[in-house]
Amino acid sequence: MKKITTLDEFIIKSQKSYNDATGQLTRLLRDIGIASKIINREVNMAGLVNILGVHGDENASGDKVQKLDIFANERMIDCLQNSGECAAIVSEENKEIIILDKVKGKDPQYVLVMDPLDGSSNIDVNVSVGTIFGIYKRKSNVSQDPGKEDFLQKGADLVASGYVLYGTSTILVYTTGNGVNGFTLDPSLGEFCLSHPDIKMPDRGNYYSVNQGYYLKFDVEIRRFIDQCNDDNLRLRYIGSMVSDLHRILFQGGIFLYPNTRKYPHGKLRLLYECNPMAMIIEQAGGIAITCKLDRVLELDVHDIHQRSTIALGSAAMVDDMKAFVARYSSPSTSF
Ligand code: P6P
Repeated sequence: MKKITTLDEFIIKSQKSYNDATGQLTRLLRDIGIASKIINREVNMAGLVNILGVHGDENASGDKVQKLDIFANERMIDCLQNSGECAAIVSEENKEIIILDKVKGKDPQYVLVMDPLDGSSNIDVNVSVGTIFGIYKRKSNVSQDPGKEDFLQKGADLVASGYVLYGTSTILVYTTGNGVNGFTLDPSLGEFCLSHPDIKMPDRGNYYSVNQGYYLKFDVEIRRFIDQCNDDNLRLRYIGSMVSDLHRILFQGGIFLYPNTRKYPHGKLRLLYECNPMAMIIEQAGGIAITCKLDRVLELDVHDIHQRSTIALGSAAMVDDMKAFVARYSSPSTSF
């Protein structure tokens, strides 16, 4: 029987390769794994427990909040509060920074950005959803309260990022900047077990992922690129959950785009807790992540914790193709 490597074992083993590791990041990643198991249990029972349906409020993005959104948000915050390894959190569900209480004997060096349940509009129709997270080293001194300076950091400064996909199986994929590894939850053990070591994405794929319903609202260069995808007989796969759409592309190759539209002139997706963490994963797996203005996502200046960005990411050769279309068809006056 093949040796089972649990997420905890893998994280601890990986820590040994960092000389100055204090164990804080290890414990923080482990706590995220614990919170994900709790969220997974509720997501899997959503149809049985009175937890479906819209909560009625709106979140920081102005999206209607589903009850499971709140549950996922609260579980993640509770887990990280109890551990004392995280100083503060920015969540899609909260307009302001969540400053966690200090735990006796702990001097938290890290802060977390998260979309606790991405794609939550899919919940009521039993389509997969996910959690996205990113971890920064705090800039503020441990004697100070954490603040915006700890979060207004470029994606390139992320210490770790990852996602949990609550799909046909539950898989946690993360990177600390040295490659990407995937862990599948074994319900019989209650453990995330290493199932996809050292993930490297294909240079090309047969899929493109974009909300084709907005085609007429995209700028001409994006429409021309989508036309080319159609001419190349690529298959459109888009389920309205960034984690699910990108998980397919990570393993089978392809390109995901969320361009600017009239409704979202700067793009819809959030830079801090959707674009940057997923861009780090894609780059670490050998792909490319840029904006529709061709800037590297991870190099974007962050000036607001709920800032939006356009994004095109996935297989390197396909993103290069898209770059050529933008260079060829975009009018100099086009504003993004
Ligand atoms: P649209 C989900 O709400 C989300 O933030 C991403 O997970 C997803 O890719 C996108 O928005 C879907 O947006 O406008 O196509 O429904």
